[in-house]
Amino acid sequence: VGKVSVIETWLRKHRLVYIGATRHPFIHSIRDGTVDLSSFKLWLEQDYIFVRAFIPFVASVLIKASKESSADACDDLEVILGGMVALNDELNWFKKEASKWGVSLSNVTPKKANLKYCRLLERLASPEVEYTVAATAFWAIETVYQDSFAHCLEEDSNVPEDLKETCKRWGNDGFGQYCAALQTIAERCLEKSSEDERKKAEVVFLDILENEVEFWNMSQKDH
Ligand code: HMH
Repeated sequence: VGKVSVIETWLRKHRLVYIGATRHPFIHSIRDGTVDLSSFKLWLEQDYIFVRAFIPFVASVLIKASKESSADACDDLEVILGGMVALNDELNWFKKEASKWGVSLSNVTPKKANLKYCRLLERLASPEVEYTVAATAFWAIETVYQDSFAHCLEEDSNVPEDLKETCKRWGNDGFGQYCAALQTIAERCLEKSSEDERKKAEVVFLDILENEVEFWNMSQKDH
């Protein structure tokens, strides 16, 4: 019987919170085609702001990866750089998607839950935050979207045609493999970190799940 990974242990321990973040009513509504289009547009606007704030955070993870000296960390840089490249594509996708829905991305006011999440990203980008903690956060943020939108692409779903592209953006296999690579990085860091650092990473993991739930709530309810 193999040893259960740190992340696997967390996913079991915090299963309900994880499900709350990845099987949210907003995601269910996209999956079954009952989504309110004004909610979807609001999510699109707000997520564009989030992604812009996410980029400097990912850059901070890249910097931390570049300072890792251990031999087993030498591929991390490429995985993270690949993520940054994908984010460039993602910004363009948001612009294209926004114009398709008649949504303007200039002058969007971030809502409370978004501001709160962006402030968390800023704190996590600080040089004082350990690579293990930052890498865990990065994995968690990407994985919530991957898991949520992959759920929308399952056989029995009923996603409206014009929302399929959005689901595929994060639910496609390539993005799944990228998240698996991020998990490998985070897990390797966690395995060799101190008890204290591991605890910090777990707290951040939970903080992210809660922020994701609030982000979905905001998209559904705040208008
Ligand atoms: C709120 N979480 C949020 N937005 C995103 N685009 C992602 C995660 C994944 O990149």
